Amino acid sequence: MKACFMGLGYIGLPTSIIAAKHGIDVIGVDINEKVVEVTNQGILHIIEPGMEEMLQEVIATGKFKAYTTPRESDAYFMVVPTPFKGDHEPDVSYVEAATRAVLPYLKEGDLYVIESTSPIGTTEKMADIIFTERPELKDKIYIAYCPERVLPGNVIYELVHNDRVIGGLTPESTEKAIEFYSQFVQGELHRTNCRTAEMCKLTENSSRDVQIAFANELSLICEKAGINVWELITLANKHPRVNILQPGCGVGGHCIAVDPYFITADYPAEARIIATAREINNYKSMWCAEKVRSAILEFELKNNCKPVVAMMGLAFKPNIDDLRESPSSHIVGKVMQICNGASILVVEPNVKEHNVYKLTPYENAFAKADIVVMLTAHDQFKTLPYDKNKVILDFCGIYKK
Ligand code: SAJ
Repeated sequence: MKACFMGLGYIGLPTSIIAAKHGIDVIGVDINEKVVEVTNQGILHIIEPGMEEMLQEVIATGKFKAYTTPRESDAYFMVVPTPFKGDHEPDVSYVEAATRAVLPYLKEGDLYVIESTSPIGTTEKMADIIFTERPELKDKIYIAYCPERVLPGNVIYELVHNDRVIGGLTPESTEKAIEFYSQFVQGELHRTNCRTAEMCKLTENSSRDVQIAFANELSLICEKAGINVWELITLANKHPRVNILQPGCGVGGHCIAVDPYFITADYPAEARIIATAREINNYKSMWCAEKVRSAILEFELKNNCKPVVAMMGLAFKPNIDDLRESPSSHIVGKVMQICNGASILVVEPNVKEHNVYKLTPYENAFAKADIVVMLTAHDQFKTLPYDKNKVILDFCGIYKK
């Protein structure tokens, strides 16, 4: 069987490599010529442990090849970004462009699947486009929505072992998609309709955003009340039915801080907790930057000199080198603007070089700093002692133990 994956990014590329590894003939398509070129050379343009070796293997077996345009296949997968336009309005134009690109190749019996995170109704909208342009295919092709759930950094395992939700336009479409995914997914494949599957993806990430917002809200309350929020959460979680997540300096990455807007944009009157959670998590980053500013001013008043400030972490979550949509990076940028002449040392042990900041090794920055700001809970930082002679702003629970 031949499968054509539209989009060779963080999800499309690993999925097409795994599919090829399981014996499917894969055509990987990306509009970026450079991506196609390096991918065909066996070079992974994304960050994912173990994936490059697998790419080289499927190129060598002839099961995978990348192109800039689609080729005729038996199944087509839309795995392209769904960014924002205007004020947090989801933009499905990439999904539409990818759909239009495969239109001429579709034939009776083919499977068409959207994997991109999409607002409710997108699968039906794309089906309308397909049947308007190719009316002879009405009821003759299978259309479904199947979101991914993988955690960056653990993609090889999760693509195979996670359960998946598959929602067809019709029950027959669901079955056809289940047939495809069961070739490489060992997790359970759950049947539903396409609107529920679309909402399921948005719900999963919104649920996490709301839970993190609860933890962040507690951290704001505890700061005022003089309570250690980390101890509080540990104790509350001893209750058999309570499981509070960890506060941090905001929520980043491409998914959790984005997907809830796909619900709030279409259901503004109803999605009140979801919208408030977004506000709280965004506010937490501004609050952290403001705390750093106050600490700098206090230090100056007390010591009559400018402090050295170590900003510990740029990545959006612990132990990765991904700086995209990172609240830590955002806070560092903000502190640079408002630091009032203090010397700022920027630390990110998982990255060799940064295009804007000169990076300082974490032990050096810690040793030199008067103020240490813990932004991302990297394992390396947990080896640093709690030094009472320094002002320590621990926003991510390095010293919670
Ligand atoms: N965070 C906290 N406190 C916590 C947990 C996370 O502040 O207790 C922060 C992190 O520091 C980070 C942000 O949340 O800034 C997001 O990190 P994450 O580890 O929660 O999630 P992502 O963005 O790496 O991946 C999520 C996952 N979704 C869920 O856990 C529901 C993943 O399974 C999805 O596949 C992925 O989004 C996606 O592609 O949608």
